[in-house]
Amino acid sequence: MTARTLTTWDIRKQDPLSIHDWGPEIDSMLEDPDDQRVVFNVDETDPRPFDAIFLGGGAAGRFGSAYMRALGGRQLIIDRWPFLGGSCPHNACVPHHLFSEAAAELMLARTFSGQYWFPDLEGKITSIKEMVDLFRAGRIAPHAIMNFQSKEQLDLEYILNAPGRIIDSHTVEVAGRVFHANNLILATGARPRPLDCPGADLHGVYTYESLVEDLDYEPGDTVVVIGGGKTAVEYGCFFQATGRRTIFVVRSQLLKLLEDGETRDYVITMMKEQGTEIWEDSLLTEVHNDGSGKVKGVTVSTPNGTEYVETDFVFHGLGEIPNSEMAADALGVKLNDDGTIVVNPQMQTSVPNVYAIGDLIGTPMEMFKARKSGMYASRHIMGEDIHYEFNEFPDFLHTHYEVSWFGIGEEEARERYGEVTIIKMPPDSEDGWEVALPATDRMMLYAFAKPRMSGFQKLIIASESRRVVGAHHVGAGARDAFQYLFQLYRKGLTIDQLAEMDELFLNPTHFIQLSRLRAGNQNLRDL
Ligand code: FAD
Ligand code: NAP
Ligand code: KPC
Repeated sequence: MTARTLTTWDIRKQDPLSIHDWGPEIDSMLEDPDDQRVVFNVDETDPRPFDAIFLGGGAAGRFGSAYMRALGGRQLIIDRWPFLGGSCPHNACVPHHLFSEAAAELMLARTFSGQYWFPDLEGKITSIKEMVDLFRAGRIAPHAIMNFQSKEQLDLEYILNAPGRIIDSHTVEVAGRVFHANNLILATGARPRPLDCPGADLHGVYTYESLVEDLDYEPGDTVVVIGGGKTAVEYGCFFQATGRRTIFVVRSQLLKLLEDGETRDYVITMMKEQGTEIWEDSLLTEVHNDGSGKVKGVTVSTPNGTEYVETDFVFHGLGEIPNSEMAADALGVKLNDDGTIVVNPQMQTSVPNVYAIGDLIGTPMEMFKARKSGMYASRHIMGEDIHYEFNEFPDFLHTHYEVSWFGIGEEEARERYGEVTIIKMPPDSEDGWEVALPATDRMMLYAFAKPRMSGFQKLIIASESRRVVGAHHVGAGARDAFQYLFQLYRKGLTIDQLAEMDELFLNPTHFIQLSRLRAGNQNLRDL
């Protein structure tokens, strides 16, 4: 292996780079092995010490940095990639949203294939590789924006395209130079848990990371997906929507995170009606080699015996492993059993002056927590008395639909509160899901032509206090409302307050207009 020859590209010594200028530079550093520049953006004329070094410039490190800067502090980000923003735009959330949008569009197009203005998709498979290539070509755009925004608009200091090495709790080495700070903030994220079975390293076995880096062929007509969490389901539904036979192999149950039984039932039933096969209590035991290093099939152990599936494409989403090893070795920070770093509500680790944020500190591994934990670490370092706990939050995932929720499910609400009032669509009726409700944004064609596909929604109210204790929505376009509705719920939102709100009909959550139909009753009744 040839040694890496590093050159320093001091971007403070040239004219500011526009978003447009950044694109090809990042592309070259990512794609050309001979381009070994270290992006150097440090104000060496500033005599102030750094208040913190952020090791990792993903969502957590970047937002923590922006907040520290806003509070008048001085920060330095070190990231091994040539761009800021981390895994979200590079291989995680952003491709997931592209693929999930494709899944929703394809479900619509397949449902109405050959009708209205839709082309005939009968028997047609659409390309997975084309979507992956589209993403790869486009991901440079958010990367360029992040580098531009961070320097020109947020005044952040950063060193990119070189890994940092922790020396002690105040010191990091990068590209042969040593930087000191009053505090060290660990923000190195997480990586996919590998598949552990014979054949797991064959060409044709992918994670969300390797899919966008390495896919170099068009997968055949059968896909096997391992896992039952958000990653597996989001990618699996996209693969299925392209027209391929898609089998989920799940060691326990699919989508256990959906706690409201009826919502989960609707979500899974709709996945099945699209054609996904769900093999629960099942384990992939071997991936088979076609003799040239490529996948030709898998063996799955199921409750009904062993099955062989012919396929050239296996995708797994088995959760995340935190990148905590260096911090544990170099600093001895205390870890949880799963390798995540233990922090208190001030984001402090067990080592003085060392903080940890983002995916590194465990679930939920979501953008809101990455960004907020970064922000809270900075606030604490800058002298604020803060406390951040993330035990309750709004949540979402994609199947072919968008699923949003907060609070508890009906089962738990009945246990906790005794009497509960349920407001839901479709209503309990003889027709069940065949009723053309909820009729909401981007569900109208289904409502008129395939009513059972028009979504599902449920509001759960503790009858005595009249407070909302859970909200669940399957459809499209409601996620936005949920992030704001959640704040009202935390403040004790009641059905009567919901009834006072002003809906922008046709509102995707529907909850306001439905609450108004019942709020007038002293004794609440289901709807
Ligand atoms: P990262 O963004 O991973 O940043 C870590 C950074 O550390 C990286 O830039 C890396 O280069 C750097 N680094 C690591 N080691 C070193 C080192 N030694 N030296 C220098 N730099 C180093 N969340 C949502 O809210 N919405 C979604 O839709 C969503 N979709 C997702 C889809 C998928 C498939 C996955 C896997 C996750 C998704 N998430 C989503 C979760 C979200 O991506 C993460 O929670 C978030 O990106 C974590 O940010 P972070 O800053 O903690 O880590
Ligand atoms: P996850 O939620 O941890 O789910 C992992 C799945 O893999 C579970 O079904 C688990 O089964 C199974 N599994 C784990 N190890 C296995 C093994 N050795 N063999 C077989 N099955 C195994 O992981 P994820 O879906 O990858 O998500 C990771 C994190 O990223 C989560 O915090 C998630 O919230 C976040 N994320 C967010 C989004 C989003 O849209 N917001 C998207 C993707 C990921 P059991 O249930 O039996 O344990
Ligand atoms: C463009 C976009 O918002 C997706 S990538 C976000 C990375 S960061 O702003 O650092 O959280």
